[in-house]
Amino acid sequence: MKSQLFAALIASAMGLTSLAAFAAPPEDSPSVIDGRSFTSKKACIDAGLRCGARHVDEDEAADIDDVVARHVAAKRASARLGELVSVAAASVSIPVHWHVINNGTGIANGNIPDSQITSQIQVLNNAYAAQGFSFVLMGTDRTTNASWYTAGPGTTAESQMKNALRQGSASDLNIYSNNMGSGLLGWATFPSDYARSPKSDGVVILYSSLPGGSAAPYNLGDTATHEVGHWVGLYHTFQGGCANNTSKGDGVADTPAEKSPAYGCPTGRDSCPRLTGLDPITNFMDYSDDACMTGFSAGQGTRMQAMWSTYRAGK
Ligand SMILES: [Ca+2]
Ligand SMILES: [Ca+2]
Ligand SMILES: [Zn+2]
Repeated sequence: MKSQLFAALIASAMGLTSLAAFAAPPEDSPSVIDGRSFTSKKACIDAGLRCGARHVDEDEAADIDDVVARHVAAKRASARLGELVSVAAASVSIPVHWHVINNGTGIANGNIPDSQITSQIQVLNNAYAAQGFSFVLMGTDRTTNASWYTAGPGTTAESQMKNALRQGSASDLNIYSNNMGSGLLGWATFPSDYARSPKSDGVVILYSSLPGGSAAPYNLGDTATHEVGHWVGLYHTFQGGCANNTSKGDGVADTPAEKSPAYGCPTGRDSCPRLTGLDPITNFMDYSDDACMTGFSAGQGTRMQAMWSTYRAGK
């Protein structure tokens, strides 16, 4: 099991260079998301819509991969059989602490019902089951605070909110739901961020992105799936664009490179026609509509487990 994992990590650093047929991407179309109108999908992209997770540049990504590879190699060299299995195919149960930030009573003020949170946890469990992760809701707190309600990434309000509410350690998932604005659906911190800023660790999502919320076509709960993907160490599938080297992209060999985010559900899109494979538009780490997103790749599962073992397990 362990040598397979190591081989996968090596393979993920090597990249893909084959040719593939060209297919033009589908045309853009107008859309209205959470009350904001955009003339095209490109306008959404230009507005920074969907995910506010910070960009990890190539150098930092390489440093992180080195740390993870050393961790995995050290375990490989010294571990007993049971530990080898635990790295390659861990079954991880993640405690979830949910923080509802609202601007008063009622769903329209972000005061989402417990039933929506329960549905969201089920969406996460369905999405991550094949990767060996499950989620258990430990508790929900509710805070009425106009400033935190509209807190965006990198703001003082975000710091205040997280410093006041965050619970647990590196292996606890804190989810904050609010109404962040700026066309964002959410953002997340990465596992490697925890050590220098433990209170910031967690995921913030737009309250109306939960299952049954009003942010169609992003209201089936896959904003949380996507942001938790960052929280367990995944990058966007379009990281690095058409870079002809997986180590400069998302660090995962079995997600074909794509030039830019996919919006809607552009079946057959091939934005990097010289690189093998159609764009991974159904991957949770793209920007497609929730209904279009169906899964993670095996390579992403391997990466999540390696990241978890390195940065979160027992910490
Ligand atoms: Ca890839
Ligand atoms: Ca391609
Ligand atoms: Zn993202």
